[in-house]
Amino acid sequence: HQIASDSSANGGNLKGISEQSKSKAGGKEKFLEVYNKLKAELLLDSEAFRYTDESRAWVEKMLDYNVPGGKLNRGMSVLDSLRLLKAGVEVHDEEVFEGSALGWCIEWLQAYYLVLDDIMDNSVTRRGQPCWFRDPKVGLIAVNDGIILRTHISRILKSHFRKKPYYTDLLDLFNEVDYQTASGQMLDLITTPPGEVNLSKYTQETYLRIVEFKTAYYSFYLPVACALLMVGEEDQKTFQSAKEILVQMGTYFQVQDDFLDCFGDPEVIGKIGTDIEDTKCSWLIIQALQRANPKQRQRLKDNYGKADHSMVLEVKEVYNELELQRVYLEYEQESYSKLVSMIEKQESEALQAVLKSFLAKIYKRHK
Ligand code: GPP
Ligand code: MG
Ligand code: MG
Ligand code: MG
Repeated sequence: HQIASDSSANGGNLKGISEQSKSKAGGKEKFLEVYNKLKAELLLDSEAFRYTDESRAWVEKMLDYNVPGGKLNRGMSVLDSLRLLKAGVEVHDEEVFEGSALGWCIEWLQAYYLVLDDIMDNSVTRRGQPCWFRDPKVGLIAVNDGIILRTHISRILKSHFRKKPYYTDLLDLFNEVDYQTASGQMLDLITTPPGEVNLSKYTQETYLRIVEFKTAYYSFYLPVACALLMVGEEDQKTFQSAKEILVQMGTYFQVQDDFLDCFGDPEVIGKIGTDIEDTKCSWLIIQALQRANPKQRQRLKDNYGKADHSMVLEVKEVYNELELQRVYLEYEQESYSKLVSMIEKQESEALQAVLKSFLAKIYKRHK
């Protein structure tokens, strides 16, 4: 699967790319060139801030550590979507740059979320390296680095999109999605406060609300909405119907993330799962509670949300008894079929192609 084309362990730089197919590597290489350009512009930008050598070096290191090292699916999908929406009409060099720059804004947004999320989730590794805040020289400076990353997005949008007719819509889109994501993160965090295990809170309804907001809008709707703005789409119905499907797809994606947190290979996913220790309202615990007998329910209650390796293993043991890996494969098949039929009901064939390409990138992913 496409997702396997990225090795999070290689830090997102160019090593490792030679093993991949030429055309794909070419796309990623070009995309990374735009990263270097945007980074250079930010570091030279003296209009609103006067860098010292030390602060410039800090920001450069922080960016290289946190922005380009992921799968880059979200970022590269803006340009991919733009090409599909223009269906055959040539995409000029300028548009290639702009689609890539908007893609990088989404990667910057993702970096900002991950830097902060790893502090909140007390995580250990991310993208095959220690979480940024784990560096003793960084610590809680990472909170401000997260804020810096967010402010960079506004700088990039201002310097490259200010003259576009869709500039205000673009700013509004990023602001709206950021608001939704932070609100989803809040739901994720307040549903399970530290030290409290209240199993009655883990319902399907609560789960769906959390993942819609914390993941789906920024990961799925945002890249497509960026591409729609670039092609000058003005019909709100188009944005709305794309959103409905992309929220469903984002939900499926977060179920995969929850599954991989427990059953994925840390070497492959680049991060060590913490959902059981963190008492998260994860898809797995919801499935487990729906299927557990009273004894298994008690074992979940006694062991969920404890930072103790043997207790985490006990929870996983119950998951295995309940055959959650099989339940997950069934869920995956069912979601896939539902999404395909939703996509095929779309009027625009170009939009269908965009949505199908997103689905193909995540179906049966292992990372
Ligand atoms: C993913 O949750 C959600 C986010 C990364 C959004 C964070 C939003 C903020 C406003 C900080 P997760 O904790 O399951 O992700 P992962 O498994 O990658 O840590
Ligand atoms: Mg989290
Ligand atoms: Mg997390
Ligand atoms: Mg997770």
